[in-house]
Amino acid sequence: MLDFPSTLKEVLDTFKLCLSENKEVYLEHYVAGWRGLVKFLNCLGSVFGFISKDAVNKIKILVTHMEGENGSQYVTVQSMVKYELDNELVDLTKRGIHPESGCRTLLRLHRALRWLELFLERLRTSNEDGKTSVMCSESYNESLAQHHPWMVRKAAGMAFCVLPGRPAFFEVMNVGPPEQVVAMLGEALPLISDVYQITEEFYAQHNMLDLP
Ligand code: 1PZ
Repeated sequence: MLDFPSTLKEVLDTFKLCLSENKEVYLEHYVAGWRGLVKFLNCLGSVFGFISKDAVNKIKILVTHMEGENGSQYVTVQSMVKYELDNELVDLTKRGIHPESGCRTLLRLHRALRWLELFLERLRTSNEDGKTSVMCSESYNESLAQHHPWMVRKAAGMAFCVLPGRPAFFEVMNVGPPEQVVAMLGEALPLISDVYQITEEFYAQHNMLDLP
């Protein structure tokens, strides 16, 4: 696992390992990537606690499936989806007896990955006086917010306001001078985008983009 001192580069590199040769998404690395992101989020302060708690909770649910007696079915996103669908382990239209299915749990993180992609792209192309809080809330409104009720959107909006400015944010990323951060993001983003697109298409094929 990632230990301190870790840099955001190491975290984003984990997403590189997610794709298998035939474009399946390995859950082990996906989860490891999210663990790293949560650690990073925790460095930004306790205001983000309610966000990281939810992410940790979702990671735990997935790990429980991966380490459970049917763990061999939870190797990739694709194998997980097939297994849970074939065995009717997913609530498809309304919440019911499977509130912790791997499919609905991963979908939440998957939607958050889109937020991450949009946010990091804004960060990459921003200039010195760019406002992280604005980049963050714009990315949020274009992605995750559409799936969140008013209360969560409100709380998220308040947390964004106390995000550190661009220079301090770059420091916490612990990657090096700004040019290096920008270069690193340029390398990492296409991979995150691939993982997102492949998962998105697979979920779409199985009509699972709106799991309750
Ligand atoms: C750098 C600043 C970080 C901003 C993070 C932006 C995302 C804001 C998300 C606010 C989520 C608030 C708490 C939980 C909400 C849950 O209701 C939803 C739906 O799950 P359900 O209720 O259906 O079980 N959870 C999510 O949408 C998953 C959110 C995970 C967010 C992880 C962000 C990690 C950020 C890493 C930063 C580098």
